Amino acid sequence: MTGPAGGRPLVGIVMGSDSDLATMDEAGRVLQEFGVAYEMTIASAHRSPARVEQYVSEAEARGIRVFIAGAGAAAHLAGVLAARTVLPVIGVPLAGSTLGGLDALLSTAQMPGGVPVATVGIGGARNAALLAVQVLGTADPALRERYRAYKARLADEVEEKASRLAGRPEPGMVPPHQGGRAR
Ligand code: RP5
Repeated sequence: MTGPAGGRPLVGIVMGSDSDLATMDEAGRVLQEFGVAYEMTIASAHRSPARVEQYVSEAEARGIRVFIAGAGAAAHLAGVLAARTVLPVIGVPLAGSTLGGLDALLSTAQMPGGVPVATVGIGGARNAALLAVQVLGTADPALRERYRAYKARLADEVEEKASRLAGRPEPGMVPPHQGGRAR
């Protein structure tokens, strides 16, 4: 378990296996960019249900305010966390199985009424972290402003891309000759 951004972890990132780590690390990187402290652990709804139970039962008292749960295949981790906590749970369906993550997407998103899991796209660890930042930002004006600045940067990047495209010669067109005859 780690809390690289310093301070008391506010986000608990849980994943079903170490084979999920490469994808879920992206969530940690985003939280770090926003200066949000997090912890990360492995617990499997199917292989180690007691560990999941213990983790979720202690997390709120430690200061965790939102969970991000990533799992693949018949992914029940986010749902099991949601069943055991009043904190918001963001589910990340992961593509590890022969079904490419569609199984995990449906298992994570199709929760019964009364027990929501906010599900991002397959492999969407980055969006999960951004959503966690937004959730925490509702009670943290400084974090909300950092998120606002992030959105502005996104828009700036699109402007830059559009400018580059506008300045590009059209495909197949020869650049116009400067001053008369071709050399
Ligand atoms: C899920 O099964 C895990 O979240 C992982 O995505 C998938 C495969 O796990 P490993 O067999 O690689 O440990 O529970």
